[in-house]
Amino acid sequence: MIRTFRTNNIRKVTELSDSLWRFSPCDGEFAGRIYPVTVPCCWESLPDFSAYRGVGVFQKEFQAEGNIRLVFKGVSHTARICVDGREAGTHYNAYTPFAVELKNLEQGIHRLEVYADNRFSEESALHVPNDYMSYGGISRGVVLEELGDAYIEYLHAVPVKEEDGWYVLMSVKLHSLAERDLTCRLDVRLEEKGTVSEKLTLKAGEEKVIEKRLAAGDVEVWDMETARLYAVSAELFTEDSQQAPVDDLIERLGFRQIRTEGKDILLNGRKIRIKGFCRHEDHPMFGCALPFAAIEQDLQIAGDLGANAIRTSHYPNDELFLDLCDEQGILVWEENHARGLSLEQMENPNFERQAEECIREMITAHINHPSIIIWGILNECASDTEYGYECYKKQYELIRRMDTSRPRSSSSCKFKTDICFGLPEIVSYNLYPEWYHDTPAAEYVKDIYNWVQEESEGSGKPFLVTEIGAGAIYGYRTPALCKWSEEYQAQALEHQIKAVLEQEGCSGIFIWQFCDVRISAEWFANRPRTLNNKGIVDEYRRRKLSYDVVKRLYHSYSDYR
Ligand code: ADA
Repeated sequence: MIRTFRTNNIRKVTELSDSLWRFSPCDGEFAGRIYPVTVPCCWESLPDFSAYRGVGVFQKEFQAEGNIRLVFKGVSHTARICVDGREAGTHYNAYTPFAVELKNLEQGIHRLEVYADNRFSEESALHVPNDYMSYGGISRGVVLEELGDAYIEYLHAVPVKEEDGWYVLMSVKLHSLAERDLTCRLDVRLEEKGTVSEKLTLKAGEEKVIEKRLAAGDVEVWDMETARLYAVSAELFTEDSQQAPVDDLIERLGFRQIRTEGKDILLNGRKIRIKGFCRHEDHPMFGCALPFAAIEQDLQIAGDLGANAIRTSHYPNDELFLDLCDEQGILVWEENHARGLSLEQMENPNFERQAEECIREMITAHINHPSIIIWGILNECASDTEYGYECYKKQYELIRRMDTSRPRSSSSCKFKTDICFGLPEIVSYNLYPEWYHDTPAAEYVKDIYNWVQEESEGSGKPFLVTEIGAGAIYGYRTPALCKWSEEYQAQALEHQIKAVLEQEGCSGIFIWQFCDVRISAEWFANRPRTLNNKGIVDEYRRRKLSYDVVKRLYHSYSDYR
């Protein structure tokens, strides 16, 4: 399953998940042995490969002819794609989609080989040994698209509210696969609200972006209570096909406005109170390749706890997750891929290119999701250094060039030394009072908040606590209230949640974290079980004592301030 709705009526789209693939490790004692697997698949889910860090190849035959595109929603973490033995494309980063185009294929059976590499090296500036797991495999779906002379690469539809009603700013990217110029017509329709059209010529092999604006008038808004979605569909005609389009693409949008005003974050003009969780895409049975049902189960648990938001720590998430959040009115902070990179790690010559490419791919793929209300970058990176400041500045500016409709932020752990708060719209901190240090939560949150207001360029901006929490080993119970016990975590969260949600000027909280997750083996030292154990539920989604504390408190605060 790729999306929760049909994205094409004209283009023939087939997810390559209907039968087994063949997996083979390229290194190690099992090199060359063939294992039948379903895709999506992280090889850590296979008995022999739960700790395999290397290269593996996934093979599958497919039937096609003419022009096609193979779309990969996620390959972890470095991909090399071969078709019929020839390299067709490469990609870095497990968390963003990419595609390879193939033209004039002979009719018949073709062999697809996907090489995935999850090793750490200087080549990889973002996937590094860390407090989460860089899995190996084809972690999200693979789609075969059969194309004609031209196709629609993306359809962006951004709602804007003006004096006289709602409008949709549309941006449609077209690709020519023809050897000749094409006379085309593009129609973009927003349900019964209307259609805009553009006649154009696509030169041989040309890529072109068409910008259109459509008046939508009165609409049902998207918000946490009424997650009303509208279908927007693009159809491309060429002179040879005036009657029937050669290609189409269907997307969804929600009419909602998210903006900041003083210290408030406003959703459709109302001050929101974020009550969220930081959530890794991680599961003991599936690695980071969570199936649809497992994703929805996580959202059900978050909803039961009274959460209204999820932070995609620390990378862009699966579109299935975002589709579900769109449909259920769940707010999302989505961020590019980075966690805790030091100045030295940010100086890796691949860092800026890889981090900025992740932003471009994230926004290109996810700009339409109304659930995404904040774009985040560079979690706990070197925002206390001049070089770090330049990187943050460039990445915030890149986001603004691609999308003016959402506020930006970054989760800092640089406390009173952060020098980047003048750049984003929202100031965000990861704080661990009563865990990494024993300062009482209320005292610490107030101290940091007051420093921001009095000493930093973040003064007067919305203030979020994007991580706060404590560890607990599932099943470790003791009245001694010592750290790692469930009792201690419950007590700490009681203090922490109240401290944050009672802090004046604070717009909300993301608890660290939703569930226990696997981490890199190198991080074993202060991580019992080589897991990050700060989940409210354990890795199997079994409740800890803190579950009822969070549930009671989250339900006692409204979604609006
Ligand atoms: C940081 C980091 C998280 C996690 C957390 C922790 O805030 O952003 O990914 O590592 O610390 O558990 O200490």
